[in-house]
Amino acid sequence: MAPPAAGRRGRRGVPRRLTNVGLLLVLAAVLLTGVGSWLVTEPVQRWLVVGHGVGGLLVVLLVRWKAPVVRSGWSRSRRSRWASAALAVLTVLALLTGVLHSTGLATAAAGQLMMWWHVAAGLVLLPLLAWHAVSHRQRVRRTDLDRRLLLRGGGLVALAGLAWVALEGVVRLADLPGARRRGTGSYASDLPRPTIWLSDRVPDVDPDAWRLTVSGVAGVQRLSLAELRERPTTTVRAVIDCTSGWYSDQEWTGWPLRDLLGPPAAGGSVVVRSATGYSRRLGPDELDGVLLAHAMAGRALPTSLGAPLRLVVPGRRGFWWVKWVDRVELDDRPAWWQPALPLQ
Ligand SMILES: Nc1nc2c(c(=O)[nH]1)N[C@H]1C(S)=C(S)[C@@H](COP(=O)(O)O)O[C@H]1N2
Ligand SMILES: [Mo]
Repeated sequence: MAPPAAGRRGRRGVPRRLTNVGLLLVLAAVLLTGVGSWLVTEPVQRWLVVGHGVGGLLVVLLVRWKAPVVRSGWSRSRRSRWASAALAVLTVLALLTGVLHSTGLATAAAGQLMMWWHVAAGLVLLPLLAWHAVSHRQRVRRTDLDRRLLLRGGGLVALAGLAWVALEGVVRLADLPGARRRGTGSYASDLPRPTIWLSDRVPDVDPDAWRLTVSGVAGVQRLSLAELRERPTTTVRAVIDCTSGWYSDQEWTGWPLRDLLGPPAAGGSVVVRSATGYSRRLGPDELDGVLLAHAMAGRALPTSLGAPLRLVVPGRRGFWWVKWVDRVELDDRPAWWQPALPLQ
């Protein structure tokens, strides 16, 4: 039997399946711009952060269309409705923590930064969203996408853009803390906050027994910290900017990775490994200003911040700044031969 030509229509005659698909697309774009902003450098980073904010406000605007869909879905009492409700609650939490963080009205809660909660809500939401989209599959018809609807969609995007400008304007006029964020959205911190990416652990560090294995152009060397200290150091000023919403502008002193290893082959990479197994890979053209640092602001690093040696990667987000480094090596495989984000 052919489906009815019109389908179920909701608010202002917009087919409900279009509301659902539209919201799904916007949420996908919001997740992609959010995580995507961690992976790129300026100036793209800044624009993804702006797009992420506009997308979040677009979700808020779409609530008016989604609400009737939710209401009728709820009363049809699917067994899965509690999972859908959890998805709704997480979406509201993600929006709320996003607004609280970006305005600065509240930048921490229950011992974690607001951005940490924002990311946590977003990541838990992801599998629920995927499940919800699959279990409530929608078929968009070609006749759905008429000119009027496309215009209305464009209008909503423009409205979300205006709302973003208005919100930023209020933050600035009222001089809320949110006005003093970096392009990444992070807030200044006098000192870096000791941060674990996912499940890594601070290792036992014995500076006397520590050896840095250098596998470079000149072969394999195992250097003690004393031997390393005989080499000339460089100091760079660089901002460490964690995806949990803080940054710290510091002077870092140590040894340029390029000097230690020699240049990687074109198409190859440098692998920087922590004693914990946490590692990152950098390409030949990504080594400018990259140091293995032993000191920050003229003082030896504390263990929590990566002593005895930590990577400094100017321009890259915090997860690149490998702590407790005990091995650096040239490798034939390219820099993209790694998970886009660390897994530990
Ligand atoms: N070995 C290791 N290095 C790591 C991490 C980690 O969990 N393990 N966390 C990273 C993250 S997410 C950040 S933001 C910075 C934090 O550096 P800090 O603890 O010195 O502030 O270290 C990075 N280096
Ligand atoms: Mo981080």
